[in-house]
Amino acid sequence: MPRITSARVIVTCPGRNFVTLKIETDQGVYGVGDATLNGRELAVASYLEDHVIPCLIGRDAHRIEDIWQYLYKGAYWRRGPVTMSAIAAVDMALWDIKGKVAGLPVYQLLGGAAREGCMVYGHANGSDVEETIERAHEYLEQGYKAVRLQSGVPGLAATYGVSGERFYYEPAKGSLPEETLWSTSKYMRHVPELFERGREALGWDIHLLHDVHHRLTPIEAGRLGKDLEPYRLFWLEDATPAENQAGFRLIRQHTTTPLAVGEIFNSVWDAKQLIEEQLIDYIRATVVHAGGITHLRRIAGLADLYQVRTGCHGATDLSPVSMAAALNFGLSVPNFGIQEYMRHSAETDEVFPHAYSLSNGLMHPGDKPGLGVDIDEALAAKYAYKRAYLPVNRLEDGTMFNW
Ligand code: CS2
Ligand code: MG
Repeated sequence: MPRITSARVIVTCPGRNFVTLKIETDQGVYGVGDATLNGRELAVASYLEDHVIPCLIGRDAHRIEDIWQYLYKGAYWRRGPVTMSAIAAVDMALWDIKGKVAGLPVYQLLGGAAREGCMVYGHANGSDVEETIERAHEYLEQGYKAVRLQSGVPGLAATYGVSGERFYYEPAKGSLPEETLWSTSKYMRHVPELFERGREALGWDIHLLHDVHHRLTPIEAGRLGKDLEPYRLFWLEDATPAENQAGFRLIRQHTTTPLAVGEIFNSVWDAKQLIEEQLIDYIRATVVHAGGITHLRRIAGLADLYQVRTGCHGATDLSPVSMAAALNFGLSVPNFGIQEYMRHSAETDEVFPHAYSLSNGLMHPGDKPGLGVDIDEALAAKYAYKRAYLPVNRLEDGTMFNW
């Protein structure tokens, strides 16, 4: 069996920061894992370098579950995005090694393909409704079956999900957080118009999604969900902050618009009540922030009992290593719903050569042994880390709010 001989953390910034763990073994086989936590990258790098890596040396790389439990229970302090992103990186790297040693893509080790490909959704955004619809048409022409619509809100200088660039959205900028202002009433008035126009222009054969990004109270979310019912959204995402899982009961009492939540979750405990009470329809937790493939399978397994489907997070701040792992997971899991796909820049794709591909709105991880992704360390070294923060958001009276 392959024994772990060394491991190192590679921090690189090809346009945005990524943290990658590389684990090497005495059989010359190595594995890679994503450990990127947007805006707090170096915290995870240190957690790995200063606390995790020393405990890995000499271990049997095939003992993925044992190492997962060792890192989860052995730290004493459980859960949290930093800890679970570090554990996730180890987990992804060990699955990569196992696949390479077996000569199989990881999805074959997870039970094989349960579908031809993973349906993904693109991100149409614009400064106003018409520009957003124009972007959405471009995704339709590329064969996407699902598109998220996010547009500027009249009266607000900035809002979540709208960037100046056509196909990219990178919210983490600047060496200190940018401050934006928010008005729920302006937003609530605007969104139904975006989807009325969306259906008029794009028709009914395309799935339409929207991300509220944690900015409503439960009753406001109920109102928005009801206002959007005529437009049959695929999902309304992060409608309200989800620390209080029971809060979603209020939303469910008012609307049948499907709900998605969980990109900031880092363990099954964050979602247990939401799933068991069927308060959501899609769980967004993903490989890099929720403990890797091993734990994500547990979350998906619980969700499957309650007809909740997966809808993994897949923004630009999750590296191609995460995308490769998520696609191996998504291809094999029975209750797959959809995979988010915010394409990476050409620079990033060069640093992380990968086997996954997109065709006609479906993505496939490819059939290379392991996860089917690598990191070009020489190229990665050319892009030094650059501190960057996600924005912070205030109400128009200055009150700190949710970004
Ligand atoms: C968003 C993300 O992709 C999404 O649904 O919520 O863009 C999120 O804002 C970023 O991943 C935060 O780093
Ligand atoms: Mg989101």
